[in-house]
Amino acid sequence: MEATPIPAYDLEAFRQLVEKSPDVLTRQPCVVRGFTDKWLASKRWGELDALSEMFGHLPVTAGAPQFVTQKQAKMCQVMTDFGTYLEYVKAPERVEALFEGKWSKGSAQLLRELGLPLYSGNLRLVRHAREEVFSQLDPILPEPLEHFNNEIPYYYQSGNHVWLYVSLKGALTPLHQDNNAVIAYLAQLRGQKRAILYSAEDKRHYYNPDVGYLDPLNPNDDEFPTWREARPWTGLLNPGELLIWGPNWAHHVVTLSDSTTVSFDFINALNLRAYAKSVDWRDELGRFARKNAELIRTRIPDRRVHDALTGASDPELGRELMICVLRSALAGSQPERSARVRRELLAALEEDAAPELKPAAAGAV
Ligand SMILES: O=C(O)CCC(=O)C(=O)O
Ligand SMILES: [Fe+2]
Repeated sequence: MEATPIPAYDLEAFRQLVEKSPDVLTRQPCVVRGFTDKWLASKRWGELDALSEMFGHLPVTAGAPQFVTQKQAKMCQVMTDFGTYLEYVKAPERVEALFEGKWSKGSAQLLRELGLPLYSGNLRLVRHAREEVFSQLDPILPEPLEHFNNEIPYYYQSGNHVWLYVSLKGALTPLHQDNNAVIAYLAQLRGQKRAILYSAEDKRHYYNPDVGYLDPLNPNDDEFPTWREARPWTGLLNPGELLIWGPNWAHHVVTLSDSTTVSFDFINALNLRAYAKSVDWRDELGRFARKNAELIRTRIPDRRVHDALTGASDPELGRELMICVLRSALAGSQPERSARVRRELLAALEEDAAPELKPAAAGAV
């Protein structure tokens, strides 16, 4: 299908659009201009040395491409820290020396063959709602958007939801959908990116369960025979602009010039149910609970959670723990808005046919 340019709005036009159609982001992505100007981060985070000072110690991986979403795709990956990654961004010709012994996939030789720069996209800046970093990104949403992230237990622990992307020209994020049905934006602080997005409704045209996701820049007719029926929404993202999309929109992003981007994921009335039903946070929360089983056993006096620790899958354990935490939160006092979000989340979780907890496999430890 013919590409549709992603519509762009100034802050006031965006406000009017969302007031008139609160569900607009399920139907189209938007570019919003003039939003990041107010952020303290819009100046400070544009400088690589300042970023290195603030976040250089944090562990990251960097991949070329950032990750892969096709079974056959080749990739390189190094395990490093953000400071070393930024050294690479400043001087990519030093790749061999900077990452000697750090390759978890591929090699400097394969990297040259792929013709892509390494791209780190998993820096973890935030682990709870009151993190200092949020003061740099204030306001976090353009009006009149609101989020429920802070009402959702473990939101910032069970999934990364604030991302900092520093990338070299040519860096590639292949087509994918974000975990947990989040609403997400890219806020461009430096450099330019090109994005191609597809609605979740077109998924059968750009996703083949045997292969993975379409490469929109080089579509394969055999693997994606109906790719032409998917409608690509395309846009350029320039400094100061925000690109925002609704739950489950697939996106493919190419960095056109050396770039810094902040990305934020959120939940509101549009996607609270879809979030509740997502397996990704359940799995992560379940793994966290299993790792901290002793703590959970002593702190959480709930038989279903205890049984799930030995006899259920990680996502089932995550769901049981969330149900238990929500029930006890709702038993206390809280603002009406928090109670409303938590009641809705709880109802969506309880709706799933309560699975009979499987007995632990014989001999399991
Ligand atoms: O900016 C990019 O390269 C892709 C970012 C992305 O996929 C996301 O934030 O969900
Ligand atoms: Fe994404």
